[in-house]
Amino acid sequence: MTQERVKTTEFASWKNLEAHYANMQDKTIAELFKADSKRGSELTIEAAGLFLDYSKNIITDETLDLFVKFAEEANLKQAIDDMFTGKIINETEGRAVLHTALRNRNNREILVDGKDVMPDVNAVLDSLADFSERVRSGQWKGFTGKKIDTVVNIGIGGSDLGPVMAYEALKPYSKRDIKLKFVSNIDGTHMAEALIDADPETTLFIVASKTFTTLETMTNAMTARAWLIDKLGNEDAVEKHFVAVSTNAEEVSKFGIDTANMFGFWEWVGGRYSLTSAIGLPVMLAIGSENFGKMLDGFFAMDRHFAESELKNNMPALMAFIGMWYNNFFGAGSYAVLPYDQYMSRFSAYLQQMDMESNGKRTDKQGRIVDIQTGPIVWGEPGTNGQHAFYQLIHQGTKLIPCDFIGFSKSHNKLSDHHDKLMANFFAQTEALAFGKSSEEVAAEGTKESLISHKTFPGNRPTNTMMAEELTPETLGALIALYEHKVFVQGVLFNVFSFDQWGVQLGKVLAMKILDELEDTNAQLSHDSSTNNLIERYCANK
Ligand code: G6Q
Repeated sequence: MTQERVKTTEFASWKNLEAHYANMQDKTIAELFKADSKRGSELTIEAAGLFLDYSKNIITDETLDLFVKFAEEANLKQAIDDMFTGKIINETEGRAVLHTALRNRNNREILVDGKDVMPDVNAVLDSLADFSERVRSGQWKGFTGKKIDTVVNIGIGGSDLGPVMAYEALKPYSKRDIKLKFVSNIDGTHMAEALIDADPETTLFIVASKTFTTLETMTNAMTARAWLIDKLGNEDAVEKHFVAVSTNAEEVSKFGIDTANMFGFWEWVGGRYSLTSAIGLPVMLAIGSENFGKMLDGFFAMDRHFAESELKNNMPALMAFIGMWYNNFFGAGSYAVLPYDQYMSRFSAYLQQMDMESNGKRTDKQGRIVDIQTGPIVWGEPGTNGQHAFYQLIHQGTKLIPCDFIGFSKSHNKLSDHHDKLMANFFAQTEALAFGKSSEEVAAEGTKESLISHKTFPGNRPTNTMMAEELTPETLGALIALYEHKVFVQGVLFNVFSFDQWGVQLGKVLAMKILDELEDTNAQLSHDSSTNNLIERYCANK
């Protein structure tokens, strides 16, 4: 049962943070650096192969101490323990939240309803590994006896974004003679383009859906099934070309997939936290079970760090505190995640779902409307591309946009001096954002008077810098777990339920009603005048 809790702004620790903000709001990063010559090496932390420099923020030790006090008043440590031990923390759906069990590499017992989940977790991992190796080695054959060279993952949201992101991120580890495609959108274009050059004899479809009832995924899966049967002329082909990842064996079997070819997971795995479950199958097919295991090791290392470290030396907690500092005190509505690595091109999109679907809530755990800002907007693109697009606003605009910069010491592609040039930009940006360029400096360069203010950079734009030696399966796992736990901490501090997503329901229900209307020419429309008009326009022109 949800415990009583006063509203956040009534916490003594929150009031202390507000008073501290009043002292800090006019401080600059430059001043903070001037006051402490060791700041750049001291405000750093290392965990699970990741190094975080959080010195270029408008914070002091006191800021973090006050956040630790706030987290204590909000019972964060208890909440962390409750998640890791399988308590029903997803109260609105009556579920435990145990994605950490999926990468619990020391097999410590985790009980759900009195039963240890680890034997089942390990059994599914083994069957995924076995299947992946059979496909990768060519032992698994299509209906006409040919080996698989194309895998199409059909899934959406949590059953798509994680696998796409991790597949892209770990491409250097992937088997290049198996092509992976991901179809998520119900827009027929997505499936049509995926099938355009696919050979039905050598294509394997993974239907990835926790519920196996999602409109987009089931529509796409039926279309793929019809395509395959049409091309191969035999319904029996489905068995060799379709596998499922789901919790719903009944629906999988109704679809015509043998449940022997279904990889299961459990209701305590939330969609957006499911990459390390069987939902990661396309990633395992690409990089192999050994590398997939290394990714799980990376997740696990960060999980342990998070569960065992004091809050002041806890990387996810620190990132959560710093994020809230800007979101809740400085009024920053968004933050940007800027990976300096082309392989990380889908990382920000993945984080968008993780953060915004988890903490984009306005009702607190006691059912009241919250009294503080909750989840921020997340966005971003890989550097250096972003520099030539939206960094202008970050440097000189009127909005405060805290940024996370992510970079690696080694590149997987050592082409001449590309990597040094990339990283030179990486370091230059956080320096420029923090320290800017004063009007005196601009004037000293002989700049025309009328241009001085245009060329001045105010600086004082906060950034976190995260570095790892190389983008490996382990570092990717650690990085994802870092953000998962950061979002978790913020959810606890915002006092919202982070593991449901009721906000996606209304549109789904209305769409089903409108679908009937689009198919029935005599339908009486009873929406608002705008929606009626738009539907009529569509129907007249389709
Ligand atoms: C994620 C959400 C949502 C979900 C998709 C797909 O946390 O629950 O994005 O993953 O709606 O659902 P299915 O896997 O059931 O098709």
